This record gives sequence, C-alpha cells and structure tokens, in this order.
Amino acid sequence: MIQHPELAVIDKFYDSDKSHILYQRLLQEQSWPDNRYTFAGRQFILPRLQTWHADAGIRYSYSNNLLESRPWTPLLLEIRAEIEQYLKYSFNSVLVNWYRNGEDYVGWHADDEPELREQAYIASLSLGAERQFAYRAKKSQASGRLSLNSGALLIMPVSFQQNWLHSVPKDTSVTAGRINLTFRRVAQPDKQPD
Ligand SMILES: [Mn+2]
Repeated sequence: MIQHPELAVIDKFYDSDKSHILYQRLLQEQSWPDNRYTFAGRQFILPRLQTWHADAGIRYSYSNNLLESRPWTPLLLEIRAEIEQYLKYSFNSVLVNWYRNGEDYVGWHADDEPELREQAYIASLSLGAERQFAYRAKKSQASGRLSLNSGALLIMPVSFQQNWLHSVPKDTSVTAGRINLTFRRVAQPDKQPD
C-alpha cells in the first residue's frame, strides 16, 4: 500500500522466479568495478557497487564525476525494452546499484541533476533482497518509507525529486543482496559550437 501521493509502485512487474533469474544474471554478467573513488582530490568508498550505462552521447553530471559510461549489455537492453513497452516511455540510461547486503546503503539525496529537468521520470526496478525505501520532505517534517520487493517497479516523477529526499538505509537484518536498476531519461546536451 503506497502512502506517498507522488510515487507509484508496480508490485510484481516481474514475478519472483523471473526476478531471481534476472538478479543472478546481473550479478554474474555485470563487470562490477571497485567502489573506491577519487573525487575532488579525496578518496572515498561508496557503500554499494555501481555501473552506469547510456546511449552514445549521453552525459550526466552525477556519473561523469564518478563513473565511466558503459554501453548497454544485451540483458540491460532486454529489461529496458520491457519497461519501456509497459510504461510507453523511453529511457536513454540506467544506473545499476548492487547493495551486497544490509550494510550497503544510499544516503539521503534527490536525483535532481540539471539533466533530469522537464518531465523526465525515473523507473526503478528492484531485484533480490527486500529493502526499505525511505523518503522525507525537503520543506516539512513529512516522512515515510515503503518496502521494495524483488520484481517491484517504482516510478518517481520529477516533482518527487524537487520536493523530497530519499534513501535506502542500512539494515543489518538483511544478509542477501539487492540489485536496483534506475532507468533515466537524461536530457541530450546542447550542441557545443566547435
Ligand atoms: Mn536516487
């Protein structure tokens, strides 16, 4: 039951068997990078593993600061096509996060980079262990959380990013891993004069 007015969840976008297969395949087929990064001259350890895949020519300030842009894999293309067909909406990039167990997390943030302007929304597919998705309003005390099961597809509109922060908190009761695919439509960069 979703309490948040700006979020929608399709609970069984993939059934549990299919979700399990996809999770295992992604775990094996993704070439997972090290989670130690240097940014602005300082080294830090990301509390999860990430890869970023995009159509040719797509740049995204979040990923360009941190991640190499990789091409789509056949499996990611397959999943993208199924989500696009269902939502009647197209995406040009995906951020893949692997939360190896309940120690891995993402802190409070909004996906509000300038390239995600206009009506672009994010479709977030959960595979593997159930994790909590927490949200809190930027300008009030409102907050809440919801459970994301394996196979659930969460839809986040731009207004959600403008008004709310979200996180996947640490949960030491979770011993299994979760892979989260966040499909995005990043604005094409304006053509730069040569
Ligand atoms: Mn996010």
